[in-house]
Amino acid sequence: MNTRKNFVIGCAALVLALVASAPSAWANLIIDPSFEDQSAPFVLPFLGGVVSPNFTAGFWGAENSTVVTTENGVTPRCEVQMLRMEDEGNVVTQAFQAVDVSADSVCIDSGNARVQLSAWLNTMDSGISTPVQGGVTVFFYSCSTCWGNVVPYISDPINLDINSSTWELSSTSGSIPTGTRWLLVQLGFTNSTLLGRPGYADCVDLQVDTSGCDSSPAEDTTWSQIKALYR
Ligand SMILES: [Ca+2]
Ligand SMILES: [Ca+2]
Ligand SMILES: [Ca+2]
Repeated sequence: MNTRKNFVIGCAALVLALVASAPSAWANLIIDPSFEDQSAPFVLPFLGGVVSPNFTAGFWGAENSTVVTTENGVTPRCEVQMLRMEDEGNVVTQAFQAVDVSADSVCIDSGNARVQLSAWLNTMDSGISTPVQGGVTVFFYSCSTCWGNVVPYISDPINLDINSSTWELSSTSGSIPTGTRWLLVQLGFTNSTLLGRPGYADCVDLQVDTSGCDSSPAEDTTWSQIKALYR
């Protein structure tokens, strides 16, 4: 009488085993994605150090941005610290992190690699009713000295609500153009929409998906294992 129950448990166990054995494509490639590595308050180094003269991976650089704890009615989305970004006087206040993806060059150059970037954004409620615009962007560069070139990018600009107790998700995904060797991750707020309010960011997640380049024998094995359960 427990045949069906055992079948369900067996399926679940197999699925878990398959997930556990999947290649490590689903790892967050951002260093310090939650802004917890430096004790607040911590002023981020300027973003120029990330991009020039060469792209340098492994740290955040930014304009007018400080790692902080709870303030202005905004509580960090992940853990206890978050990034506060304030109008830097130009068009967009930006934070950068460069990511070296040359290890995936074969898959990228086959046109089958994909990327997904997301971050949670918020702002303070200062009584101003117009929304703050912010968002994540991924720029695709072919070399570590290519800063300044016009390159393809994907982006998800969103309008934030004026409720400081809620976080809004900006998320973008797409194919990685062939020839890409570096990703430049940007968090940005449009200065003309800030009107004196800071933007906040937390929980940044960057995934590179190379499963489209996995060899077919592994997929065949997986499918035959699943079919075996229906005998
Ligand atoms: Ca955090
Ligand atoms: Ca700027
Ligand atoms: Ca909000």
